[in-house]
Amino acid sequence: MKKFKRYLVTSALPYANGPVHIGHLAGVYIPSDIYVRYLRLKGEDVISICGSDEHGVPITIKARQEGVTPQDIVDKYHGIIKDAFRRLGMSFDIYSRTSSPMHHKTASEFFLNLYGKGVFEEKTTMQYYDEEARQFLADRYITGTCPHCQNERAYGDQCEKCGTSLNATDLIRPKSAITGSTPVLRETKHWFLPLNKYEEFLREWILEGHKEWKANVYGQCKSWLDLGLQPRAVSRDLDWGIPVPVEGAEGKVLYVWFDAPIGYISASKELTPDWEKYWKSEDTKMVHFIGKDNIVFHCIVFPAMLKAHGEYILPENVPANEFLNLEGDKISTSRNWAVWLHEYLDEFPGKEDVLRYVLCANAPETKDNDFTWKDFQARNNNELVAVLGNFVNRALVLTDKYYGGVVPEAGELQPYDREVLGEIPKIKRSLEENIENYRFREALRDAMNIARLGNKYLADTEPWKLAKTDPERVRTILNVALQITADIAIACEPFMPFTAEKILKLLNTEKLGWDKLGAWPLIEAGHRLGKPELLFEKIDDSVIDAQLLKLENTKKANQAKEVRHTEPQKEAVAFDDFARMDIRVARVLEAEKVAKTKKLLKLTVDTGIDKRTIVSGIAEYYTPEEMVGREVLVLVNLEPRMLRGIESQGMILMAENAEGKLVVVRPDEKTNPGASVG
Ligand code: B3M
Ligand code: ZN
Repeated sequence: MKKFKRYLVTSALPYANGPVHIGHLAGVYIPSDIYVRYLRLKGEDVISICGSDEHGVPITIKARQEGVTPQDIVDKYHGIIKDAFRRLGMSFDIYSRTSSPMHHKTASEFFLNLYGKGVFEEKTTMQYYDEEARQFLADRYITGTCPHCQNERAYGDQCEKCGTSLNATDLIRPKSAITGSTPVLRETKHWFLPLNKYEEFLREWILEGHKEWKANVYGQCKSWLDLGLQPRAVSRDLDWGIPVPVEGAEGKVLYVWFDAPIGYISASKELTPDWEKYWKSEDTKMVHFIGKDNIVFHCIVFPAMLKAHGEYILPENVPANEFLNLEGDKISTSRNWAVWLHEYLDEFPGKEDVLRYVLCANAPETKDNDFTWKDFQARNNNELVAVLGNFVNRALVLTDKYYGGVVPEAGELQPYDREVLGEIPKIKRSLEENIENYRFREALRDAMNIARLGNKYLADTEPWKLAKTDPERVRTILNVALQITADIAIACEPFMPFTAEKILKLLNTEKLGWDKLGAWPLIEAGHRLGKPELLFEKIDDSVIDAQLLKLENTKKANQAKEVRHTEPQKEAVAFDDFARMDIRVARVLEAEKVAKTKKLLKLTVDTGIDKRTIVSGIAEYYTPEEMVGREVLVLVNLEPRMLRGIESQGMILMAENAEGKLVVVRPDEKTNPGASVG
């Protein structure tokens, strides 16, 4: 095992276009904070780096939507995020931001260093340009029809309906999201990082050198590498970001994923003049905490950049987590399907550690996981209150009752006492091994096992029954229980710093280092304790119901949210042309699926004038049973068409509902078949 002298720990820079939610916390920030707090308790030399990621297209889109500047957006969210992190007890040594002058300078210099070495390839490509707005359009700024599923609201980088990733030039009828005009293709020059040239190095470094990485991380790297790496553009045509610092690059900025990871370096520089010691010494252990969607940037792109630069160390590990869902659904900022940290902190004052505990106990370390409010309540009531809080409280209250809050003499320990105390060093070793291998859920279980051990010890020894008959024994038992309480204060500090501090206050003791865990004695006889107080309180059903109702309301609001239909108006038609269309009310008499098709229903309808057959593409939205008896509108004089061997004599009128599904159009009141529409 390599021996490291210091640690450089980074946490993914939150993107400053929205607040932080529980998914971010469980995936990145809680694990990273546990890790650095543990290292500090051990007395290691560690710096913990984070900050807001403030460039890129989504921020410009958000600014445009809200009618403010991108700077306004990042100022707002940087403030909200930074404050919420502080309130949750995140112990970054610095929380910076990528709009800072130091970062602009550092990222420009980094680019120039690689530029000077001739690392980049310059390429001219064709990109969509909005002539009205006089700017090139980022992929997200172009919408159009998806060539695969015909969704008319696909983006230039992806169709969100069928999930296909697209190039802007794949879109049918592309449209600028800024002006609505049709963009034209224009030449533009960009700088590319030739990742293909780093493939060999990356294969060797990751696939051979870092087999110990988490399976999800290693697996993702391997599939990227097996697919083969392509050059990646590190510049964009955009007016928000760090200008590309070379001549002929007017109107171009560094790609946000080029500058963001350099933010770790910039923030370190802001933190300490000694920053090079952390970034440029082989005996520094660098660890990146990130979510799984950032793996490629931290394991492939950034290391290639660092390697190309040549002066920097590479990450020793990148313990990325999977995703946390909320009540069974994917967390989504745009659908407001999230528990927002700043709202939680407002609504659950004093319960910072409850959230930290639940998110760690349930962290998506190896697979996606679900956060539910019922589980939150259960873990609080059955674990924090019933196990941890209960033990500490009993130890303190009994000491208060029998000895006026003064630590009694231990006297002679019995074998059972020694056995119980002997468990703690074992738990300590397990805890260390788990944290050092990024298994934070297991580590938390270890910490809680000390409280379980304490509860069992009190239940087995029953000091309250011995007060009269064997006061000597009671002294020993309570002394042991108080030592265990102090052990808990140490062991739970990385996970629940507020609770650790409260326990120390109850014990009226200064903070104890990690090496004291399992040592004897931690508190001397004769020491006066603080006043007993409860560490946790039960959470009532009503509190949980209120949160569930809030989510229920979000769901309703989302369903009601209107889909915007903005397809341009069709060409004008003369009234006579319209009058030639014979649209009638009809009633569906029979309906059946057309064999071997997914979409078609064969309907028999009463049009007032006759009974006829119509084949309609609505089988994905209506079952045959749902159609029978319905009133519909039919274009009866549409020329008959053969569909799957069936003659269709007319067309049923449909509209798209808020979720993009087809629904039949029908009269507002009861009408009879044959009534004409127009
Ligand atoms: N801003 C996280 C995200 O929004 C991203 C992390 C950057 S870390 C250098 O996906
Ligand atoms: Zn599609």
